[in-house]
Amino acid sequence: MSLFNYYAKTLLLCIGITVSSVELVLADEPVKKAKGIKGLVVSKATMPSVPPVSRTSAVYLSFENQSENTILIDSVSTPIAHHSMFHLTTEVDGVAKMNHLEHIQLLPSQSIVMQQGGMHIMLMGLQAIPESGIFELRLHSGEQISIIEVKVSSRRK
Ligand SMILES: [Cu+2]
Repeated sequence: MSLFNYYAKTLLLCIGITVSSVELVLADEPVKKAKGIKGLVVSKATMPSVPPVSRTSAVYLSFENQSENTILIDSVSTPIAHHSMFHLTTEVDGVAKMNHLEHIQLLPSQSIVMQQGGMHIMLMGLQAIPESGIFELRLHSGEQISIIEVKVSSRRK
């Protein structure tokens, strides 16, 4: 690859990132009118505290579908991180590996408990965590958005 090509590609990449972050901000605006995802009950939303230098962190919570319809949670976001996604940790030959999950599906009456070594929400590009130790997490299911408060818990010693 020529040097020019390299710079051109880097520039395109940067423009792409800028545009997508603008879209993210706009998409997050109507959240105040959100009614929440119908039938979805979320509890025990916690984030184990991480050192201030850490740019990534995991969030764990429990889901319960109390409706008679399948719920598809298609994305997750928070004002304190650039990107958030669903991850599933699996162990292959003794090595832990994180797999990206496109969405989370809950059948009627199904519950999912996220925990260390299993399913979690990965926050990337983590910014300063509010001093209150509580931040907002938004779960999206099409037009429906549930806003959840996540509590930062101190690490077990
Ligand atoms: Cu992860």
